[in-house]
Amino acid sequence: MAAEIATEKTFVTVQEHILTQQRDHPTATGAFSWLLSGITLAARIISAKVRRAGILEVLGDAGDVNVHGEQQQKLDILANKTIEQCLGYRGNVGIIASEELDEPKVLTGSSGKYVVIFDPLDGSSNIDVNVSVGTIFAIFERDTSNFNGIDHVADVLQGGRRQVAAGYVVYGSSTVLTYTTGRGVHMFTLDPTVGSFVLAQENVVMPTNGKYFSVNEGNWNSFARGIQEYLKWCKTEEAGPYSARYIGSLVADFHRTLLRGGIFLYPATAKAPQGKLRLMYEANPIAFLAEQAGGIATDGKQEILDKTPHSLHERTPLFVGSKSELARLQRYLDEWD
Ligand code: FBP
Repeated sequence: MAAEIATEKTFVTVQEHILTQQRDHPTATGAFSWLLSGITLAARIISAKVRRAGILEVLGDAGDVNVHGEQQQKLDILANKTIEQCLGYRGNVGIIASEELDEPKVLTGSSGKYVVIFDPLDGSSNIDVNVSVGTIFAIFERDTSNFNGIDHVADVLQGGRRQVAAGYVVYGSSTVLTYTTGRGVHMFTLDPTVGSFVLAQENVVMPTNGKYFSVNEGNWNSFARGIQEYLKWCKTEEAGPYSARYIGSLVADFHRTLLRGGIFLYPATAKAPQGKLRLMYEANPIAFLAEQAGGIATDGKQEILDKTPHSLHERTPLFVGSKSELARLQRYLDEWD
């Protein structure tokens, strides 16, 4: 007897998921899902390049320096261009801002209701050594009613709580897209056999107490005393001890924290007295996702999402993870600093 052929579709693509999410969204027009399809298209293109990086002329630095004084990697520039192009075709993206662009860029005049801020390729130091890297994005709406063609800084420098969506893509053993529109955190894996991001996990919840700490201990000597005392505790029998995990790509270290819990720390250091990570396109989107998954993100003094941004490329200390872990860290910071 012939084998039973499965007829019903057993997978949900990210486009379908967004359309379903948007369907019962009071003001949904499909514009948002059209925008997000630009990001997923860019992610597929970048993923294909990253996967073949060793055999394509895309490794190494491009010879230019970005606004942070960092050597731009060829893949940084390629990823930035790819996202810019894919969003440019959408027509509803008014302004983009990127780690690789000194200033925000107006794509469409008053018609573009969205602002997209992104880190095109996070984890640059890992690109050439085949360790997971990623793309991080935050989406805001802009008030086009007072569009005057010049002052788009106000459209870009919006506080983290005004994000209408945020997400990241990890280019790792598989390519995974994770996003939120403020209604839970959902994960999709790129299925190369169908060329689509397929739903892998819906409504992801960060474990409340994971026994992982993730920090670059090479900066130990310039950590604040409270951080040092907290990390010492993590290594005690009383704590477990916790396991140390540090990939050196924020997107990959956060992906693990989202799934396994624990805490990721990038404190202020002597090299980076304001912290190393950027508020607008690293900390804010990560904080929105963490909060939507039941976790929390702070700078040691306040929640990241409550910070008022002052410049596009401003830096911030970042502590993100399980609520109980952040509360424990805060007790050490309050006691020692
Ligand atoms: P970019 O690569 O996008 O500049 O991001 C900064 C970053 O690579 C993060 O992904 C990562 O968490 C951190 O810097 C690693 O810094 P360090 O090498 O100092 O530990």
